[in-house]
Amino acid sequence: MSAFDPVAADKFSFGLWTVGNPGRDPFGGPVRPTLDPVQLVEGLAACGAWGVNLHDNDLVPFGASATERDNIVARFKAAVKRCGMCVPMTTCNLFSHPIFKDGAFTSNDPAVRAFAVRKCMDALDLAHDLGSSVFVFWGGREGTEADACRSPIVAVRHMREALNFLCGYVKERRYDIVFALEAKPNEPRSDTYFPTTGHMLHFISTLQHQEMVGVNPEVAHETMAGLSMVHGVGQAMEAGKLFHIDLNAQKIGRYDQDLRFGSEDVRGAFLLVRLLEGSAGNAPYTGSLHFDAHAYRTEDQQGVWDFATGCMRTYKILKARAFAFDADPEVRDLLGGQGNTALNDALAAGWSLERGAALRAAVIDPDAIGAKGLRYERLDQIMIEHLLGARG
Ligand code: GCO
Ligand code: MN
Ligand code: MN
Repeated sequence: MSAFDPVAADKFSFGLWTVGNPGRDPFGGPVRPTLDPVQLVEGLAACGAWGVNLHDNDLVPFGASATERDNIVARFKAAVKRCGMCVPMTTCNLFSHPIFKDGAFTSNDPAVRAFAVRKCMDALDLAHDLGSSVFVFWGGREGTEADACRSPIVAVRHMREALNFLCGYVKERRYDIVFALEAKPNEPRSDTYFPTTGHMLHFISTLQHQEMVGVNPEVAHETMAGLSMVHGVGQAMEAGKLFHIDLNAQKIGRYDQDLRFGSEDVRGAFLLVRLLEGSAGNAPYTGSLHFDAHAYRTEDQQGVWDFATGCMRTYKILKARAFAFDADPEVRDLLGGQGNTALNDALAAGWSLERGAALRAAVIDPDAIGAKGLRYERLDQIMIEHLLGARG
């Protein structure tokens, strides 16, 4: 067994829709057979994954009867147990059915909004049944092409109403479930409401039960918006709101590619893993590490398992590289010495008359500070050399 082989403690998870993706795209149909959820669980277990996540309709077809649902869920639960896996996250498909063509929670039509909320109530029952502790909301259709159709102010209000309603449902049922909101700037809609993790973080602060709502940032989505995933995740962690994460890879300026984790922007992936693992000294993220990605359309089923294995191996390799980087004496030396500790402590302690006076009285030489090089060229080059395996 190699040090980079996945183990349960890594908490790696995949969605049924990720390894089950048959390679369909807007220009062509499936290139791989669609596997049954039980076969997908068995395949994931063989790869060493810990968890399997799903949308309600990845498992139970839309419109299934209660008996069909119960049989499907019982068979699936048995497979998850037999394979020693778990279902850490469940979510609700609010984007495939034509009723959601103009949004679910933000639709102008109250019947659509009610249907969406009701579908989520059922999906929350399923989540509880499967033992999931996180429920993701990805508003795939919550946006528009024709902005005159709806006030963006009303869209935000309707989104809030739906989430408040569903928080109430979870509390009433006493489910041990928290919500994670996933932002995406566009696709399939021209513009999605709440396009970034930052928008979501503010929106959460306006909710009735904000303590049970966090975010689910995705590498591809932040990158599509031209933003830094590491900065978004860092802000979410600082706010105690990183409840889930969607790991994948993405080229900037493209459609949502959902590539194998670390296969693009290795540097961004390294910095993300470093942050999540806390190798630089921050408190690590302890939730599940979910890969929301899929194999190239060129692949058959073996290629899909190669893809899944690749996501997990790359994460673990980057984790080892991150710890090596942060333990490197030259890095420690370059990052050490954070300046005047008295001033640091005064700023951290906050405003008081005395501290205001102390700041005014402190001797600070702007020209000397401005003239001093920070040696970030050296620091960054060491990071690149660690990444390329030339150091440590
Ligand atoms: C996408 C999204 C989805 C969601 C999934 C879970 O761009 O299609 O990333 O894959 O993550 O629906 O909510
Ligand atoms: Mn996505
Ligand atoms: Mn996602």
